[in-house]
Amino acid sequence: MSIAMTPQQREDFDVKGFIVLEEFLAAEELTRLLDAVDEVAARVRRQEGLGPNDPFAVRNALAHHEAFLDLIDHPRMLPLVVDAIGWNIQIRTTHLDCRPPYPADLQAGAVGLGDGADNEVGYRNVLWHPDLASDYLFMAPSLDGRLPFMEIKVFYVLSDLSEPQSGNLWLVPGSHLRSPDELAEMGRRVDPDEALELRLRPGAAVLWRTAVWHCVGPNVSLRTRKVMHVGYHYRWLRPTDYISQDQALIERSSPIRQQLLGALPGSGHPLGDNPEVHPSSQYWITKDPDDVPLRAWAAAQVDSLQTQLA
Ligand SMILES: O=C(O)CCC(=O)C(=O)O
Repeated sequence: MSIAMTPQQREDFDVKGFIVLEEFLAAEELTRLLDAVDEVAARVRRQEGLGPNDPFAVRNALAHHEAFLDLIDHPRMLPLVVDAIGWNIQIRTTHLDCRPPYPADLQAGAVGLGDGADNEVGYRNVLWHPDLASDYLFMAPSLDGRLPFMEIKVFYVLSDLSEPQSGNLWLVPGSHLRSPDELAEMGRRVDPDEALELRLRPGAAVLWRTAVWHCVGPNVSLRTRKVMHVGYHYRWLRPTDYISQDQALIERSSPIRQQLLGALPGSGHPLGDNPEVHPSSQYWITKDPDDVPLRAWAAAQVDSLQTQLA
C-alpha cells in the first residue's frame, strides 16, 4: 500500500521514470535553502580560490549546511521516497550545483554531448547518461543489458529553471527500461523528439529513477542555476559521498536520520554477536528492528492510513 504516492504518480514513476512535483517547497523552505546556497557558495569559493562567476558543485552537501541536511528526511518527501524505493535505504549522495550564466562570448555546446567551449572552461556539459553505468565508473550489474533498480534521486529546483537553456535537467522519459549500451551505440546522441527539457520554477521537486538517461543543458540565462540532488539507495550498496558520516552529526540525529546517514545503532559489533565465526552484517540481515527504523515508521504510516479508511 502506498503511503503518499497517488496512482498517477506511481504510473509516472514506473513508465516515465520520474514524478514532477511543482511548488513542492514552501516559500520559507526555499528562502532558507537559497540563503544556505549563498553561505556555502561563499565558503567554497574562498576555500577553492574560485571567482564569483566560476561554476562549482559540492558533494556530501548535507554536511555543509543544516538546511541541506534537513532535505534528507523532509516530512513530505520521505513518504514518497519510501513508496518509490522502500525503507531499507540510506543516502548515496547529496549534491549541490551552482552554475552562473555563461560569459557573453562563451559559445554553448550542444545539449548532452559533453563537449564544446563551455565544457572546456569548466561549465560541465554533462553527457547523456544513466547513473551507475558509466564506463569510467563500472559497467553496472545488468538485467538483460538493462540497469536493475538501485536508486532514486530527488532533484530540488532552487533557482528559476522555467525558461529553456537555463541549465535545465534533461530526461528521456521511459529510458530506465532501455539498455545503457543502446545509448552508447547511439553515440550518446538522443533524438530531440525523445528528450524532455524540464522547465521548472523555484521550489519544484522531481523524484526520479537515476537509470533514466539524463544530462544538463547549458545556462545561457542571466541567472545562476542552483539545484540540489538527494540520492537514496539500498543499505547494502556503498555510498559514493562518504565511508561514514561525522560521528557528532550521527549522535545528534534522530534514529531515522541516523539510518539515512548510513549509521548503525548501538555499540555492538556491526557484524553481529559472533563476528569471527558467523559474521552477519547489520546492513544485510536486519534482525534488530532498530537497525532500520524507517521500517517501523513505514508500517505505522500504513496502519494509520488503514485506520482512516476503515
Ligand atoms: O543536475 C545536475 O547538476 C547533475 C545531474 C546529473 O547528471 C546526475 O545527478 O547524475
